[in-house]
Amino acid sequence: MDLAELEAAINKVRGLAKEQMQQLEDDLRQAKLESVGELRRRLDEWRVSHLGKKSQLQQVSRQMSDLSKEERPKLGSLVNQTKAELEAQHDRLEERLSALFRQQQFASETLDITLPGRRHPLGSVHPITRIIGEIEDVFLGMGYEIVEGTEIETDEYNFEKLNLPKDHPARDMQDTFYITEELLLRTQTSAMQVRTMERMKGKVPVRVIAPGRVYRRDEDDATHSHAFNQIEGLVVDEGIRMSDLKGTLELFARAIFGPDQEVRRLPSFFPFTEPSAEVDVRCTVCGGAGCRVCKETGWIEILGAGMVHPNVLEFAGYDSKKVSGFAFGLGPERVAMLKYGIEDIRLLYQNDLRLLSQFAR
Ligand code: FA5
Repeated sequence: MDLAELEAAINKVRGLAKEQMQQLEDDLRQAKLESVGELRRRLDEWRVSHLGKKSQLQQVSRQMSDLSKEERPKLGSLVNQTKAELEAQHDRLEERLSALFRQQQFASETLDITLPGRRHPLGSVHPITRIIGEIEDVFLGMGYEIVEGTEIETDEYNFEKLNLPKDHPARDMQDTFYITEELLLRTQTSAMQVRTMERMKGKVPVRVIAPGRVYRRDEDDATHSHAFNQIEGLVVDEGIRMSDLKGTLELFARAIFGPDQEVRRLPSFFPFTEPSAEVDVRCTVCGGAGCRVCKETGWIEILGAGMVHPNVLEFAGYDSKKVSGFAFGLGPERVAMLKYGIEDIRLLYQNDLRLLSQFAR
């Protein structure tokens, strides 16, 4: 082929490529996002057939050797110009396809921020934890410190140093889970009275509360559990009197139950206090008329208390002629029952969400 024929062949290829490119561009303009892949495949075919090794343009340029020295540069420049033109067309379309592809990705990853969020159920503070926190706050406000003991105690601290020697009949008041002859699951937080006083080494004032779990071989019923909480309180100083205990407990009852809740004090007995008392609260379940919860008495006992027995002060290293003290042990589950109107203590341990969710904020 001579130069003119080769030039004509190139122009023909150029024209065809342009035509096909035009078609691709038209299709792209109307393309849906899903057809990006298909267009990309067609563009690749276009590139292979017009710019690839076996393309007509390559075949024509291979015939350049048949031309004269003067003609070769002419054809060379036409081939190069055509190649550059086709490559530019290819790159332009490629660019547009990439943009469309990115758009497609964005569309598939778009977040609809107007959709309502998914609600994750929030837990709530357990009513026992909540009431313990409330009671602690009342006493912290009166300048008490919080101390904690262990659930496994020795017979010595749970009983003996509380004026309850081994054969004392009052031990029957608290049926005990023994681990060994000397070790037991504490039946009362009162064990912390002696431990605290020993730690203070005869110094005053002592003003602590000791919350914690205690265990008894009690038959479970509406107001009794074999595992429950107590909050012990202990104050030791010079000149502490029964009226201090009375005032403290009244303040506590008002803070927790409000001014209208009826509260009464009755004489009681504990070997580690003398005199001793108990505090009862009007049953909120029946309003005092008598029911299963208050065992028809109209009252529910929430705490035992009294003036620390001189023997206990002495066992713990204090001079009972110089200092005196009061102590109390209250049951937060009973307080929670009365305050929140819970009819059975066992409901507090069953973790039924219908009950617990009522304590969500
Ligand atoms: C005592 O445990 C004495 N340690 C309290 C005390 C401390 C008296 C300091 C004097 C000085 P009592 O066994 O009564 O006492 O228990 C005290 C409180 O714990 C009760 O008023 C009640 O609120 C709660 N309680 C007692 N037994 C149970 C039980 N089985 N289930 C739930 N709460 C109980």
